Amino acid sequence: MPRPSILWPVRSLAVLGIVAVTVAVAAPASANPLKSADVTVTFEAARNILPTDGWSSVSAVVRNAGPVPARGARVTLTMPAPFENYGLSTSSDWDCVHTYPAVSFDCRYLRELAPGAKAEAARITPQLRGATVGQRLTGRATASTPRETNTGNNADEQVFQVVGNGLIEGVFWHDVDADGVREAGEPIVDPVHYVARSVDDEDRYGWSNNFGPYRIQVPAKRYSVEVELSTQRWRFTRPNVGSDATDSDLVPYSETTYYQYGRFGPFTVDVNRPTVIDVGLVATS
Ligand SMILES: [Ca+2]
Ligand SMILES: [Ca+2]
Ligand SMILES: [Ca+2]
Repeated sequence: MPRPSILWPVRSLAVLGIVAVTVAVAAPASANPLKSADVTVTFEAARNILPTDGWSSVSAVVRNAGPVPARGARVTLTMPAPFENYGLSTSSDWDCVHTYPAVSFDCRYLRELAPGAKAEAARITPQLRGATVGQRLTGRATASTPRETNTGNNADEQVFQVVGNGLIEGVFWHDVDADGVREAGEPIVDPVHYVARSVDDEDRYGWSNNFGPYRIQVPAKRYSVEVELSTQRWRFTRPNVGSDATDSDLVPYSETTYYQYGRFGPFTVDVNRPTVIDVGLVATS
């Protein structure tokens, strides 16, 4: 009986010793990539090609690519002069400070970011003041979280190009004889739903109703023009017949029960020369 009472403490110490060695050798849980949060960041911009007085909504979105929740995530965003900004919108999930008119924000996430989840820190709308054509301006975003092993994906940037303005213009005309050619006596009609959609970013210009010839000023970049026709009244005439000066430039590409859709482009707007897009319509009633 006395023996076990003497041996027990010795064996217990031995067990404790092994445990202690094991803990000392193993890396801390937070340094193990398999057990760490891994935040990444995306700089999001509605537009990235701007005229000299242009503006864009921008934001920074953090995502957790790791297998465990990220705590204390921090997100920053900066835009260089001559961008200026005065306001910031965010949610109660974030604690943000921002500077103005120089553009920056620094936000801390007040909740845990679950594995696979993402969150937008804040949204601002910086505007250019006194920019010059040809400038390239880089906005930067970062994300971080304490005790993270993979920091190689914690930054993102967005280049903004400053460009001049150009023109898109033309007419919608009634192709009375439906031959695809605009001839004397074929009248201009009111354009219908029209959108010039940028190929380079989310910029778009257009209208639902307009009168006579049209002319729109747009930043010089690539666009695709789309027109929606109510087939109760009009259909597109045959496109690209004969000379470009007298033809119809929109090619039909889709149709539903009540609408027909036509497209021109993509094309690049030139600051020195208007892009002319004419649309011939054949009456259906
Ligand atoms: Ca990371
Ligand atoms: Ca004609
Ligand atoms: Ca033409």
